[in-house]
Amino acid sequence: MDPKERSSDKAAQEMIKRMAEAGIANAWDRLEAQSPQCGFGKLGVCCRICAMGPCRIDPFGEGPQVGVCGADVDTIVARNFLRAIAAGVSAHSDHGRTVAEVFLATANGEAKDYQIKDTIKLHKLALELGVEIKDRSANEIAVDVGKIALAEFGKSEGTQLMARRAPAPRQEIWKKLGITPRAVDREVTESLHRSTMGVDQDYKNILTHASRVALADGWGGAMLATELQDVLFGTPYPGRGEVNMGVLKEDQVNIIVHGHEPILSEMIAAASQDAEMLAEAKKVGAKGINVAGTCCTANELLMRHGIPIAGNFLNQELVISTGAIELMAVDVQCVMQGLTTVANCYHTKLVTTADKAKMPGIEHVSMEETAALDTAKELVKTAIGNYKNRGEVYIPEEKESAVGGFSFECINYMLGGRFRASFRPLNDNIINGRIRGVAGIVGCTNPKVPQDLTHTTLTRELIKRDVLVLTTGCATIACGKLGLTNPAKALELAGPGLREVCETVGMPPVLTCGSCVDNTRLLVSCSEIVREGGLGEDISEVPVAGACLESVSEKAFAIGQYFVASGLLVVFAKEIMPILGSENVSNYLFDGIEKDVGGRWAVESDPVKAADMILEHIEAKRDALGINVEKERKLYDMADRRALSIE
Ligand code: SF4
Ligand code: MSK
Repeated sequence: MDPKERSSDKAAQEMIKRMAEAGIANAWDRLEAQSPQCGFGKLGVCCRICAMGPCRIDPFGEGPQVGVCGADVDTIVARNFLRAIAAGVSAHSDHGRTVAEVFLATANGEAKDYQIKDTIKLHKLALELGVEIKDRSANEIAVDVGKIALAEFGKSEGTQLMARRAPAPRQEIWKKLGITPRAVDREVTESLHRSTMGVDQDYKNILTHASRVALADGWGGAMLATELQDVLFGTPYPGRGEVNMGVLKEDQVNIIVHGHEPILSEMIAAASQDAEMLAEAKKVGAKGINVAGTCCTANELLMRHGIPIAGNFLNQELVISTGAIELMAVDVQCVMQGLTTVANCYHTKLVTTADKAKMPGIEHVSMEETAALDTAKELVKTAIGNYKNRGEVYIPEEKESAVGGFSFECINYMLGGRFRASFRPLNDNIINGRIRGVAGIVGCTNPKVPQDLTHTTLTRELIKRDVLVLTTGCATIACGKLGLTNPAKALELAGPGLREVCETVGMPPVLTCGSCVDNTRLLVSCSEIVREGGLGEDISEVPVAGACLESVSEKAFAIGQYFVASGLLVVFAKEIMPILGSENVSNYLFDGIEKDVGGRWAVESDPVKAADMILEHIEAKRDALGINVEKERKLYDMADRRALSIE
């Protein structure tokens, strides 16, 4: 296949071609080998939950319409969807739990290489969680915060504390439906229980729990991950970085950190700057040590340290094929097993670091928080020692300047200034129509569509039409590679209203908000828009939507469902939505659910049409708010002025 049909990223195209010439397979080749993929699986109509199966429903109505146990297509599709969401929730939330454990160990003085970096955010979080801050040290406060946070994952009573951040009417909706999320573990366990053979057989009841478990992530585990990471590693503020494979350096030791948890990457970044390490690198003839990231770990590092990003999900194998990577350290999530084969074709040393994620035949170095920096130094030394083993190196030239670091706090500050940090200017400009609304563009890159193309096309279409775009995950990296997170370039593409506002407040039209867990920054921002006033009482009234047209991971379904259950429209690509085998489930998620939670799913694979869909939704919300009405210009005479009441 022509590399251009596989990726819209020029650097990726070059490396795909070179890998093909070298006879080394990557994800696109493996997809081709798998094609045609199972039609039953795509529709979500196969079930292998019990040993009477596997069963499958004939989508043409000619074969069996129920499984051996009698489960119909609605039950099977809904159960599969719930299980995918629960798996996604468990991934993000387990990430959150790991961060909470390291956070607590840091506060207790057991993890000496980490420090509480953002005490202002710590104090805010402490007050929110009811922790006393007066006359107490940061570590004392953090111990209490850490204990409360850790309990959120497994407490036996009560609901998620972070869910109190949602506007009151939203919390009422959840309460009425009985979906206010409890402990993460409980919601995940109940998801698995309900979807086992012979339990929940009412597709709507199953999907209602899908909302509850997803909310436990969005307003629980993932939100805590973001909050605690900010306190521990620093709340991100805008800084410049570079994106794409051109960030690799031919004359330096290159280390790639790949995965999700900044626990590892923060330490490798620190170790690479250590004078002793740099001296070691010089001894082997390298000019320095270059750390770059792939996937969400990359976003975390760019956001906090301006460390370059080598690529997103589909770039992970391609970066190794440059021959320039001495070491790739991986932790959890989105690490393809195919990396082993690719790394074996080059000198690259692949190392796993999370005890819960090992790879056969690959060296494992356990990342203990009590000896984090020493472990990171060992890894850096391994990379330095491997420099001499390099063979042929080919690094594509492509790289783009990017600005990352738009945390909620930063957006608040940029809009309102230091002494009156506020979303008011954003609300005002949505109300006056300069900005039509806000869209979150999130998620992965899937070899089923040309890499990056849907994210970047959708982003361009939306900013052109005066929609402010917030991005996370691999979508952010896709935008970064095309220069869309470079304010100077992106402003050129923005519509006149959005451009005027962005230039006034000094903010780009595409805001890079971080990794996948940082989608919770979007929820917090939506709540703040409501709190600021003038755009309705609930998130479902605000002209906001989310989209992920290249999703890969089950985590994307979890994010989608918590956006929907928070009141938003979420657009996914049709081919990637495994619910279409059931008309009832599809009708409910695309339509009926809106009456219950105020948000809904939609499918559209064409990014331009997806932009149309999002704009239509935004304009409908604006109409409902009454802010699309042209205000009559009125000249006040003295009598009018006297009649004005000032309260
Ligand atoms: Fe088949 Fe029912 Fe068992 Fe699923 S739960 S595998 S539909 S018998
Ligand atoms: S890394 S979940 S491929 S966005 Fe978060 Fe990228 Fe998707 Fe993994």
